[in-house]
Amino acid sequence: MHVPLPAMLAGSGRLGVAAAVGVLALLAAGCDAGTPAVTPPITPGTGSAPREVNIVTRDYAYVPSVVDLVPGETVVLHVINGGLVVHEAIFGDMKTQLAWEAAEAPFADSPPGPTPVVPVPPGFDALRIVVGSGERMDVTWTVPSYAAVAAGGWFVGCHIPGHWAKGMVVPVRFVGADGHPLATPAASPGGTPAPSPATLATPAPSTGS
Ligand SMILES: [Cu+2]
Repeated sequence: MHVPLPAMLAGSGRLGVAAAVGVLALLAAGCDAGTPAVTPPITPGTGSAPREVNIVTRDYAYVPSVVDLVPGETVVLHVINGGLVVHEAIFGDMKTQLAWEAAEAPFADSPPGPTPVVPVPPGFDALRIVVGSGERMDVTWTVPSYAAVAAGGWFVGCHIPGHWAKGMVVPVRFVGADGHPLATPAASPGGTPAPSPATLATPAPSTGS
């Protein structure tokens, strides 16, 4: 079979032929790889070698749209606020998210300045990271092992007043040490049903920027 060499390689001597063979080998390899590349498996972080996780907050969304975590691993969270207003990242189950939503609601019209220190009732376990516009917070955190069995799953949400309503929440996808996603336990009967990720991921209206 005659395969024409690329014009830039033809006639350039031995080097050209060698390069062309290399090109053909790459093309052949590409044809053999019929399956799309898969996301590299996660190597769970440890206390001595925490895994780095980047989360960007925008007005009013998170990037990425799903946060992968391994129960029990230690991570260094880099929360970068690329928006124009203060945002936060609260990690917890839906009950915890709703507790923070209720706790912060009274501060909807607080004057500009530091975000008020807001308590939630005892019994709600969450990690809260507040980040001003253009700032970055680095937090080392060990993901609770029990988080993976929380009914309805965990989420990352922002409860600066009004932001949750604008859809500023993304689901946590718990991943096993083998890199495969773990099943999310169903929401408990009679409890608050967890919104579907599709609902949660509804993008906020464009601000026209
Ligand atoms: Cu926010």
